[in-house]
Amino acid sequence: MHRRAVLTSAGVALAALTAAWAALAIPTASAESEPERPVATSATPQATTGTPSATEDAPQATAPADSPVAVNGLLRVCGVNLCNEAGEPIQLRGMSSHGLQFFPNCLNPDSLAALRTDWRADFVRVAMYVQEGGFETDPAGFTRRVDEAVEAASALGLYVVVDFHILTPGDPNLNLDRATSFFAEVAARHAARTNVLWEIANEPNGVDWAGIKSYAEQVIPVIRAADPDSVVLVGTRGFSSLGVSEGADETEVTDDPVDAANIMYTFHFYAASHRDLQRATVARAARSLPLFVSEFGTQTFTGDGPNDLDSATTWLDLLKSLKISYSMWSFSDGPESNSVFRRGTCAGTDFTGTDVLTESGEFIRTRIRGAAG
Ligand code: IDC
Repeated sequence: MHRRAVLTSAGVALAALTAAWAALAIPTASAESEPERPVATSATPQATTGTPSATEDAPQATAPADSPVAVNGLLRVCGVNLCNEAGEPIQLRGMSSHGLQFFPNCLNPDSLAALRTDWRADFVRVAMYVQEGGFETDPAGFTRRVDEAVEAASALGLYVVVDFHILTPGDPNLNLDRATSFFAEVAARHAARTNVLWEIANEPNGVDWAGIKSYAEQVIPVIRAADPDSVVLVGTRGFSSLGVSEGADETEVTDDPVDAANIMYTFHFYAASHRDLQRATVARAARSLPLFVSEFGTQTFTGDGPNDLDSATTWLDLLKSLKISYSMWSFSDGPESNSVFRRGTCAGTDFTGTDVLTESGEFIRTRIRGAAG
């Protein structure tokens, strides 16, 4: 009922969008140069499964052939993994935007097309800060920017993680009303899509697990009421460190998990700050918790300073072996070492190749493009 209503109202806008994006003539990578991915039994599972929800998911028809969304369809959590529509465990590799308010021009049709076809990434994370000049200053405006990014990613067949980027203050309950109104609106608007994942709290900090769990158990039902079948990502204590950054560990989650299905817990790391202790935690936790690395950096947790590419490589090898999805901070062109693009790149139209990239950018493009995990 609800999905039908959404489709009816969204259909016109979608047709216009599809036409606009078709005009961009985005090239698709050739079959032999595509990274290896578990392949769904049908190239267009959403069109052939015949379930009521699949046939109503008209927006999926816009996912270009061989794109990550066309190949993998609707995702769901299966045990500790993320599975595609065919039930095969997959690892999604992607990039996180920087704050939408800080780098408004870095998520655009050209940059996302490069992410999809030149980098061969699977998804983009849209980091919508709540404070620091973000959502709280202009809810309608930031919601629109998120919608535009979702539409742009969808037209390319990319998955998209919508990140409610709380950071300061660290207790997500202080933004509970904003979260419920934001997610009620965007989850309803995009309910018919099969390519959106909802991240409800970037990095809880200074708040205990009970507080985070309580927040999650109030926000997730709001999302489910509008969009029953999307994966939801839940931040963890201590800046999404599974508690480690605040002296705890994953047992507080395994002992008292969020009461909801089809969710994953996030783990964030910065390779020059977080090493063996955090890697051991992830390896251990991954045996019993579905994990998703929605943010990591190749430098210290400040997001700046020298990259530690050896540590980052060790991390990404671990994530590959565990099939844990990841997105790197950040798809931006600022002065910090986390920016993957050289300064000024986002003002232009060319985002392909390595000339436009910084050291961290070259590292992660090579890693994603080579399907190295
Ligand atoms: C950093 C940005 C920086 C900004 C700061 C505060 O790189 O430009 O001034 O946030 O808004 C996180 C956060 C992420 C941080 C990043 C690097 O999720 O917002 O971005 N980081 O410090 N957690 C650990 C590191």
